[in-house]
Amino acid sequence: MLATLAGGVGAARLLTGIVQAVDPAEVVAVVNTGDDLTLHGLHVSPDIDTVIYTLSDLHNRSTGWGVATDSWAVMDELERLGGETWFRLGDRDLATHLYRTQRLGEGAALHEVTAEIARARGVGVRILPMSDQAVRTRLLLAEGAGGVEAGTEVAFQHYFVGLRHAVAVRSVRFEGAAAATPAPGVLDAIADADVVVVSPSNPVVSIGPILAVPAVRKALVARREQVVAVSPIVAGRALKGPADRLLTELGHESSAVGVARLHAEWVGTLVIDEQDAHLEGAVEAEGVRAVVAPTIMSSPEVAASLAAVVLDAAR
Ligand code: FO1
Repeated sequence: MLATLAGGVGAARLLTGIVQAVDPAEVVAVVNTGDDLTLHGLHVSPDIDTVIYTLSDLHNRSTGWGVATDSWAVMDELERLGGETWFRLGDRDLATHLYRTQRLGEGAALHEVTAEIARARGVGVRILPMSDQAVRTRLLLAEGAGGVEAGTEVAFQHYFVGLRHAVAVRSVRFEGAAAATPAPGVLDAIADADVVVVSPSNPVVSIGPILAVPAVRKALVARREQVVAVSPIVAGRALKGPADRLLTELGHESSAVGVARLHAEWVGTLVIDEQDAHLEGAVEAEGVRAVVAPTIMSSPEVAASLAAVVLDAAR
């Protein structure tokens, strides 16, 4: 059985590669819920939805999130009403949030609703939220932006979408993490997995929240030799999103070496891109085994070959 720690788009891409090599019924994805938000009274879980839409091939290939060929009639009408349309929710995507909110309102736990949605979408991989309790990523801004003062704390989606993450961050915290418990199945998946794959998601705001759930970090440290991460930083840059800037702003090095240093306590092997082959020795100097391979998943074929490299690295 293979467990994976997943954020949004990068994780979804690697998962499509993994399920070409591993029976989906043998794969458990522990997904970040720190990005979740309540909007229009609806509970939205962006990373869970991105993973499920991608695995069911429903996703919008150009953005990576939302449903392909979605329509925007509700957003357009909401615009006319002067409602909130900064966070784009397509008509078909809205059905997911309506269903999730209805079921949570009936007392179902997030992991149950997630399993129902995954099943309804024909996804074979077991999709687990990192926790059923609310953990919310919040960022303290180091500078003013978009009408928000320096020193203000904003919710993740306000930072990521509202401010287009075009603002320096002073610190990040995961509200609710201390009181959160891993969702049922998370610790077993980590303990029983032949390999734990850390997807090339943002180490700070996608993998960070998962590690912040008590007992998860400890469970991963215990499996360090079976934990294989794919570096989200290639040649010092993030392929998508603010990972490089966040690492630097928070005092880390935005490089494969910086990622190795950040994760050395619980990651035994780091897969780094061929562009970073010259950093192999420096990664190993951090006590983390380095494996060099193409990590830029520009096609399903590359994702499948990367998945094969990750599986090999674990053996
Ligand atoms: N990202 C954007 O940049 N703009 C959006 O309007 C937006 C809407 C959205 C709706 C549903 C969903 O599942 C994801 C959405 N995202 C949007 C992506 C979202 O911000 C994710 O949290 C990021 O991809 C980071 O994981």
